[in-house]
Formats: sequence, C-alpha cells, structure tokens
Amino acid sequence: MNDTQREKVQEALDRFEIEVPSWGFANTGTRFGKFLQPAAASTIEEKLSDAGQVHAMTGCCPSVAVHVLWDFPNGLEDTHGVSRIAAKHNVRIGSINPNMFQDQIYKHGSLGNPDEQVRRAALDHMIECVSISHATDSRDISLWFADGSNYPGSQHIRKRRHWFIDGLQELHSHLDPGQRMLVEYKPFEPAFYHTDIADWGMALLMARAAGPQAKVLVDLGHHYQAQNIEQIVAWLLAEGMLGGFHFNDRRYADDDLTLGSIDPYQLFRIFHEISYWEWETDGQADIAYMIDQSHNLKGKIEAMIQSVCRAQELYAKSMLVDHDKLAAAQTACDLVEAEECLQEAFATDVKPAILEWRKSRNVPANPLTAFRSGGYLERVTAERSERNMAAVSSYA
Ligand code: AFD
Ligand code: MN
Ligand code: MN
Repeated sequence: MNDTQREKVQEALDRFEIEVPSWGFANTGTRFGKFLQPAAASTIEEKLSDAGQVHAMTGCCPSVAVHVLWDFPNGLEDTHGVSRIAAKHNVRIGSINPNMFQDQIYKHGSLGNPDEQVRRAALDHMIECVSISHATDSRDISLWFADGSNYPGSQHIRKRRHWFIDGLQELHSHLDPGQRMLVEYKPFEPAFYHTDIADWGMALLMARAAGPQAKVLVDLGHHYQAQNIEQIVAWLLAEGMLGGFHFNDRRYADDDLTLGSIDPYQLFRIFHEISYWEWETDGQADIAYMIDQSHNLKGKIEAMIQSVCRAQELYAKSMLVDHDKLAAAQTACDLVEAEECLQEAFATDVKPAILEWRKSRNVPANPLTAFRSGGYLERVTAERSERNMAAVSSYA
C-alpha cells in the first residue's frame, strides 16, 4: 500500500461509523428456540453498556439502534434518562425501530390489516415512536413490516398497498425537519405467499409516496439467493433514495449471520458502488450503516466486535479502487482491466493501515483480544448469569 492509499484508508476510517442493535446483546433465538447466554443483556442499561464496550474496543460505533417494544416497553415514559444512560457508556441512542409484528392484533397485518382499527393502532404506535425519536434526538425511524399472507387469494394485495401508502404518508407528516423514515423490504418470512413490502421497487415506491424524508433501507439478508444487491444499491443511489443498511450475512435466507462471514466480496462490492458514486459526484453519501444481527450461538459482544471490524476492513478496501482507471477501462470495455480494479483493491491488505488508525484513535490494536482480556465479560457474567440461567434450570 502506498502513502496515497494509506491516507485514503485513514480518511475513510475517520468517517466510517456503524450502528449496533440493542437486540444484538439480548437473548434472542430462532423459531426453534433460543440458547440462553449467561452474559446476555436484559435491560436497556445493560444493552447500552455492552454497546459501549464494542465502541470502546473499535472506535466506530457510537450509536445504538433501539427496538421500542423491547427497550421501551412502556413507550415514551421509558425514555426519560435513557440518553443520559447512553452517554454514561459513551454511546447515544440511534435509530428507533417500532414493533409492528409481535402484538396479537397484528395477526393479519399492521398497516396492511383489513381491520381499520388495527391499522389505526399500528399508526398510533409508530407515531409514538416518532415522539420517542424526538425525546432521544434520533434522526431515523426504521420501519420493517412483517405484513403479508400465506395463501393465494387470502388477502387483497392492491387494497393493502393502498392502506400502506395512506399510513406511511400520515407517519411522514409527524417527522421533524431533518428526520427520516427508512422503509425496509423483505421478500418473505414470516409471510410465505406475499409480503406487502417485498422488494426494493415496492419500498422505493412506498417511500416516494410517503414524502421527501422517506428513504429505502437495504437489509442484506432480505434478498433472493441470486439477487445482485450492489446493482440495487447503485439504482437507489442514482435515485437519491438509499437511506441505509442492515448488515449481516446469509447462506440461505435472512440468516442474520456475522457480516462478511459467508460472502465478504459482496459487501466490498456494495461499499464500492457507494464510493464510486461519491467519487463521480464529489459528494458524501448520507447513509446509515447499521448491523442487524442477534447471535443465538456466538458470544454476543464478540460477534458484534467481529462484525464491526470486518465492516471497517471491507469499507477500507473499497476505498482503494482506482476510479480513474476503472472508468477508463469500463468506457473502453477493457473487461479484465476493469474487473482487476476491484479485485486488486479487494486483495489489498489494509490491516497495517487499520492498525495505524486504531493507534491514532487510542483504541486497541486487536479489539477482540482486548475485549477477551479486559475482564468485562467475566464481570457482567457474574452479575447476570443467575438471572439469565434461572430459566434454563426451570427446563432441567
Ligand atoms: C428481523 C426482520 C428485519 C428487522 C429486524 C429488526 O427480518 O430485518 O429489521 O428484525 O426489527 O430481522
Ligand atoms: Mn433488518
Ligand atoms: Mn431481517
């Protein structure tokens, strides 16, 4: 790596921030059950403390996404003091995630429910989440809907589309200037015949219909196996509609595996499309990078540190693509030369430059090793295991 490349990596890492999810530190699982972890966080303070550890070890995750039902079960009243607690752990509250899928009333959908009263209740919950975002000074309301159906003919697809647009337009009217609502799509699960916001096109049209502060959120696990996600990212960038990401990796579907663990080259290509767009427009893409993982088997804090470090590495690599050379090769249809621009950058060892950056920011040279030897895990395990494992003994 030459000096110019080294500088590019330092600048990239200086501006790279990635948001961690509060739910990533709590005991969650799959529909086949969960394996309880002695050190798992339960309270919002414990989650913010664990997130604070990840930020202390990596230096690039100052904000924490919260899930309203799980973090603020009593809604707005639970937010008093939460920003102070976050600050105590050197983090802040980030995006607000309404819960549109767990309440029993959502059996046939939330905004897409044929029952107008359920649609109203869902909207009231989301409007309360906007109030929460004002209390926590959060910019983004991150919207994922499980709405859909399991059998052909069981629901009216076009009416549901109309109800969604009505609801998202009303929600949009509650946003403060500068706030955003991020519309996340997912092709299937938990619905297995149709999902109301199933792909990037539906999310784009819904966000456009909602208003100018609505954008699209791309969750990497929310695509069919062969989909070209970086092409979707390039289109959304060109349309000015790319709001942010939920990062994870997948082998089959929405597996929420550790970011970069299965296909790191894909995330590199996604980051490349963004840096290529920034180079061409001489602008800075205003994108929320967020992790959406909650590990059932891996140690939760370790897995989060692993994900953050891998994201930093892939982001740094993507900055090393020679855009001038690439643009010329693309114009000339010099296929091998153009491809090699990406392959060379992806193959570049950025670890020395990352080490330099960490040293300059007073974060540990090896975040995972530092966490493992720091004693935090032992301490919180001692504090939390009796409570966490009580449920296990009741199964015994
Ligand atoms: C689930 C959904 C979706 C959502 C997340 C947090 O698939 O990704 O963003 O829960 O609500 O993973
Ligand atoms: Mn997601
Ligand atoms: Mn998901």
